[in-house]
Amino acid sequence: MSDKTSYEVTDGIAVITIDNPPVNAMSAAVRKSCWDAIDKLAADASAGAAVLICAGRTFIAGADITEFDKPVEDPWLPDLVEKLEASEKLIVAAVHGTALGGGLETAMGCHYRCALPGARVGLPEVNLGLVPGATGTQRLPRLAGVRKALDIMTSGRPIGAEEGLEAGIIDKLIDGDLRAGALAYARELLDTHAPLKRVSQLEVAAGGIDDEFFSEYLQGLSRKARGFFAPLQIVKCVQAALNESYRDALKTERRLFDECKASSHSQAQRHLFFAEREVAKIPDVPKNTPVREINRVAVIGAGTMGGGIAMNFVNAGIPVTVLEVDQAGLDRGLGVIRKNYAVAVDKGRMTQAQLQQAMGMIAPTTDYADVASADLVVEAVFETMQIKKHVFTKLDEVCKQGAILASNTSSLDLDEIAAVTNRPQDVIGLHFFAPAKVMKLLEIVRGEKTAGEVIATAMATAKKIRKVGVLVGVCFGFVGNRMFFPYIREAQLMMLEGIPPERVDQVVYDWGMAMGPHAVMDLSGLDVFYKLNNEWQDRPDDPVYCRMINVLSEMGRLGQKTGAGTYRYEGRKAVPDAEVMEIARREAQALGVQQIEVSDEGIIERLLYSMINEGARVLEEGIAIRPGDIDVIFVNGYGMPRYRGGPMKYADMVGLDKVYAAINKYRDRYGDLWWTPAPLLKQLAEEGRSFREWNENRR
Ligand code: T1G
Repeated sequence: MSDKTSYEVTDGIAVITIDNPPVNAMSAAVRKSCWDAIDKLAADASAGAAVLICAGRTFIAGADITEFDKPVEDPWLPDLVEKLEASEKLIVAAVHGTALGGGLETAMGCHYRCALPGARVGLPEVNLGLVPGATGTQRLPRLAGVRKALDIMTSGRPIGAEEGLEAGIIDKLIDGDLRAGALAYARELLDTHAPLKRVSQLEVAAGGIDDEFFSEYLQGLSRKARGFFAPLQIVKCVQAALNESYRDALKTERRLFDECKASSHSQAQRHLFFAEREVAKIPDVPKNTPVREINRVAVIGAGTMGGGIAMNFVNAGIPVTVLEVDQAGLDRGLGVIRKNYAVAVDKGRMTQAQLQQAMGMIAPTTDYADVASADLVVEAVFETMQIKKHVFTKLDEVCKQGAILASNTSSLDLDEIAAVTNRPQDVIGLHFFAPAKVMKLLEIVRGEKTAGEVIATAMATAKKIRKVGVLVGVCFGFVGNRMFFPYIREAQLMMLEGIPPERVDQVVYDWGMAMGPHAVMDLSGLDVFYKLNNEWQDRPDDPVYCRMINVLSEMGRLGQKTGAGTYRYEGRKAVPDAEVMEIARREAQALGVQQIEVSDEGIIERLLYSMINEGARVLEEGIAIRPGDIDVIFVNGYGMPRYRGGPMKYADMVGLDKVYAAINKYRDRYGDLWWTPAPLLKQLAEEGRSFREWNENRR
């Protein structure tokens, strides 16, 4: 055997062990050595059956994703799965950790599957823009039924072993040592002359499954997975399982797998899979950098953000002290937190006892002395420099040495905040995104003097509270907001040019964004953008810039919270308001803004390419470490669809030469002020390179 797969016989049962750290991905070497092991089993008279098990922390976590863009080497994984099933000797898969994708498909090629109770199984290929491509779309419905198989494959979410047992995917749960338990199970199956259960020969239970079922299922997907290509192909594979022979259906699976793999969606989603792992790698903060223990957190400010931030830590099992300036503010804040938990109880996501337990982990106070022992303090007060400086001066006075002092500022200069303390090395930015208890993104802002240990601790804490932490540098708006400003700017200008906000929002929504720019502004509050625009110290002087934000804000039309902003609101329903476009026309006339027509493509170019251009500057200035980090920010914090890959991946897929040409087109029309191409973009476009190639060549 090779070093990837070992073979030994214990009491007449072969143990085939795969050992391919870190997650036993089914690389070509593993497939080859596994293939040889099955041949050895067939020829080994001393073995009457086999157990297929993995070393390390998990069963096979899938095909090796790093091989997808290379020529496929024999044996193909589907062929290996078929070979397992064709074995004349009984084979039991023994699952621990996660059997995912090709891992579960391999296990379903075996005749029986056993697992530790804590194990999880799933087919998450859809997260990579793929359908399961190693017979999973045909075997899973045969084991678990059509609906369960569709839910598992279209959601990509793994299920626990107990649920797998109930669904018929797992045959037996093993208590104690997996290897010993699996051997005993194989022995029992042999001794009782259990049949070779070949999953491909099972019937697909079709009860209640008809065309209406599939059309309803597709309707559900159009809501849950709007715009995604792969989920729809999974449904076609499962329909093939019902309507075609196993062999023909496998051909359908192979065809649709290849279509998905070649799609821009899969390229984008595979890019994000690695980008979301890459973000944890900080060039000047080594992996073994010591991390400080965070056992107690304090949150300063019990407003919407402060309350949501506190809930993140409570939900991760970390007790929180919440400080407000007065009892009324404190009571209000705690009331909102309790109400949010009560909603979760109403929805069955937590019990009343868990609500009480969560609230018991929150210590309210108006006294700064009560935050002295916190390991981490997160300031979430009003977004004005004066108030933040006051808070950090107090924290510097009371907090213990070694406490990490974090600001939730969304754009202000962290270095200026740190400068009021005697411990700038312990100051960092933790920019949560509203609603803080839901949005996965956490921009971690490193100041000029922030210590490596503090950065490492912040990154580890992000993972602990189940956030996607991305390290960014200090500038106005950091990365996300700084790149969102040009996107908003262009949406605002188009309104003055006579393009109705509902049209811009619809075009962007159809492109895949969760909401259009005008709907986002109304949700966040036009006054938030009004204040940001005024906080932006070195903003170029341009009377046209976001003019309608100023006009509507000064009219008190702040968005959803005042019942009217860019849209009028009937409840939560946004209704286009002719009065707003009348105001826009009047403002445009006064400012000399020409009324023009813009194509749908032009709307996307102006919004996305202005963002991408700013992204190139963010990379040049080192405010973001990698293009992929920017992509991770936008798919986790700004509602950009994963099948677009994020702004920088999208630019690479469009082609930087095309992006650059378009930017020059807008520069010709609107001048240098906002449309000067970023030097990096210009350079890469002229060299015919992508942001990805630039990033790889920098290593
Ligand atoms: N292939 C290659 N590398 C992988 C990998 C995979 N399938 N899964 C993880 N890695 C790397 C990852 O990049 C990281 O590398 C390290 O392992 C640790 O991962 C034919 C086509 C298993 C739940 O989608 O969900 O099978 O950064 O940090 O948090 O139908 O990894 O250390 O250099 O995520 O403990 C389907 C993907 C593939 C599962 C473990 N399978 N992996 O999480 O560790 S497609 C998946 C995961 C397929 C077949 C189809 C998670 C994990 P590095 P990690 P973790």
